[in-house]
Amino acid sequence: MPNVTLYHASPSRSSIVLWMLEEVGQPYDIKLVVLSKGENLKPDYLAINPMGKVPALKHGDTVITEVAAICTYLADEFPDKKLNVPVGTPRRGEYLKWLFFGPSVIEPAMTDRAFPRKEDPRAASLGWRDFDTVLDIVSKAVAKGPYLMGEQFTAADVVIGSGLRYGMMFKLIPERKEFQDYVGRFAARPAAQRAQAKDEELSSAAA
Ligand SMILES: N[C@@H](CCC(=O)N[C@@H](CS)C(=O)NCC(=O)O)C(=O)O
Repeated sequence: MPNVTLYHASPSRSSIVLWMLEEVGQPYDIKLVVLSKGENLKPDYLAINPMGKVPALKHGDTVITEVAAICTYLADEFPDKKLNVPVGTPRRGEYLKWLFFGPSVIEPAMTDRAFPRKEDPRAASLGWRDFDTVLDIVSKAVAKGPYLMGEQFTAADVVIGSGLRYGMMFKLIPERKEFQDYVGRFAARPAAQRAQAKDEELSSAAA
């Protein structure tokens, strides 16, 4: 029995980890958490993630939550597929920067744009810049290609690529050509295709 379990709602942010697990290629189990039935807020699941959010990943006795943390963990824990930039490599700094940039800069800037506040907070008090500035930074980073770290596809692409893909799908992020080209490259990856097929099967079974 695999000692990796993904707590997953299909489709949701946990689909990003589903893709990452397919890239890693280790056996894993899926435990479905049905958000519409409030299963994420039941004591059993809150014992795993007190935030009541998916994804959560269990590896042996270790529980990890937060998409970017899980992807970073998996890439380091299963290095065979070279989805990380290992400790001791100078470019690990840049790699980690992108892993953190997704949830701590792109997501909040996108939320600011989607749900404007009545009063703009002082820019210097926020940990991110305005939406357009953030998107310009990401545009520049992905325009070079093929991946954020150049020729090497990494966990950072799973996190940032998924964020851009979902953002464009839900019209929260403009369909800039460089974003479409970058995200388009992932569609050809067998792991991404397997994850998508699994997700479609899971969500139609749950419907
Ligand atoms: N910061 C978390 C966010 C996870 C998250 O927001 N998950 C959503 C699904 S996309 C969720 O569990 N929503 C259920 C709820 O809030 O009740 C991460 O990156 O893992």
